[in-house]
Amino acid sequence: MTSILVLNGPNLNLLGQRQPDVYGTTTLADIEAMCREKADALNVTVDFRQSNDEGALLDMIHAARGSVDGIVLNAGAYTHTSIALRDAISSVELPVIELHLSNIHAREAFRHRSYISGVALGLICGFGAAGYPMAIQAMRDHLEAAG
Ligand code: CA2
Repeated sequence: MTSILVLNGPNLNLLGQRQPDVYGTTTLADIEAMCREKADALNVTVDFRQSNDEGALLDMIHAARGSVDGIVLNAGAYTHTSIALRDAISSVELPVIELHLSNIHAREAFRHRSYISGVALGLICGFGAAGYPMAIQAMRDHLEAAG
């Protein structure tokens, strides 16, 4: 069965609990439930993780090689800072969809640069929590087309 890792970076555990004006009231647990519902509908499996630790995220990307078919990554603020995450994605030889709740290009200039985009299969941003099931659908479609 197709297996997708949904990986969430720093501060995303705070979703729904702080700054609802910016990030909404949906919690990360709500988003995980949305992902599981989508995965069930598509007959794929989802491993849903979050870490605030850049090293832990790197370890999870490394471990994904050979154990999952693709990665949906909301790297949070590490998107804009982490060459290490970019290198891990390049090395893992798996398709990675970069995902953001907000439209990073419509926000502060420092969020316009992504170290992830250049090594990602594609980018979904600006659709809030709905972007997660969109990304799972896009990954499943990509994997199916790739055979
Ligand atoms: O829009 C996204 O998904 C982001 O990856 C979210 C990151 C931000 O640094 C990126 O530029 C765009 C921030 C996630 C932090 O979420 C919070 C949620 C509640 C309270 C505070 C932060």
